[in-house]
Amino acid sequence: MSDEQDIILADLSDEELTLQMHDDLYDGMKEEIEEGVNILLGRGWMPYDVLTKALVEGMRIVGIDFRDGILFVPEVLLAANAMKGGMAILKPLLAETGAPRLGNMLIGTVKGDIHDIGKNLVTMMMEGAGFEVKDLGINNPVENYVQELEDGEYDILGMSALLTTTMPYMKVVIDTMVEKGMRDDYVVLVGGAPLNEEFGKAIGADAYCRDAAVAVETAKEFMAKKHNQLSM
Ligand code: B1M
Repeated sequence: MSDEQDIILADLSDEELTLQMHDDLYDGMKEEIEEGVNILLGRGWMPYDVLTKALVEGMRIVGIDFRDGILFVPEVLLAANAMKGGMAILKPLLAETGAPRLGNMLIGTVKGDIHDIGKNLVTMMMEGAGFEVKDLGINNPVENYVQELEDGEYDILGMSALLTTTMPYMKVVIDTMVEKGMRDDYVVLVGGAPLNEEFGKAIGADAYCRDAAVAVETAKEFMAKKHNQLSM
């Protein structure tokens, strides 16, 4: 039996447990992550704090070693799977705010890109804030966005990209919306680790959102502006 298996998570202090969860996420230990999330919630932690301090921070560390060639795709997939286990516990809690309906959002990861954890997080937080969100999933060509925008009733289009090679595709989607004369009907928000504000402006998005909390605040601001304009 390894030392790792001897650790009783419930006996650790909050700080020790958070650090242990970073290790467990790194090692792709889904059950331990789920247990850790439940312990922190049981100790009165806010779901958003569990999400950011235990899970997102753990994934940030995974990202560094992935970049440096210490971790490889199979290990990172296990870490992602463990992260998703923790997120599944937090999802209903983040969505249970009883907030009034604020608007409708369509979101998806762009063509060529299969990263979905950040997008899923944005979806969870937007739903928790009172937005109805339709998630198109990963690897979306422009046709998927346009078709769904035309078929449904949306206020906001959200796009996610995690690769420097896929982020330019966001411009393809926005340019197509312009060509079809539908760009001004929607607020376009973009996000993902390699993006920044300058890029968001350059491709013609309404805003770049650094993280899920910023996405919620930005969406709320745009919806408030829209309602003010309608009531003028
Ligand atoms: Co990938 N990967 N990956 N990966 N991966 C990165 C992105 C990378 C930075 C790792 C690294 O080198 N450090 C690097 C990209 C380098 C670059 O482009 N410059 C990289 C690479 C290279 C690759 C592959 C090419 C590796 C390979 O095959 N050799 C490959 C590409 C596959 C593809 O997409 N075609 C690949 C594959 C994978 C896995 C499948 C193993 C796995 C994804 C599993 C999954 O998503 N289901 C994976 C993972 C997990 C990562 C890292 C480690 C973590 C990403 C993550 O989930 N972060 C990542 C390193 C990193 O980002 N530090 C990396 C946690 C998440 C909460 O953060 O996604 O940034 P994030 O989302 C945030 C914000 O960005 C923002 O809010 C979120 C929540 O706060 N946000 C939005 C995101 N989307 C938004 C949309 C919005 C608003 C805000 O709309 C309004």
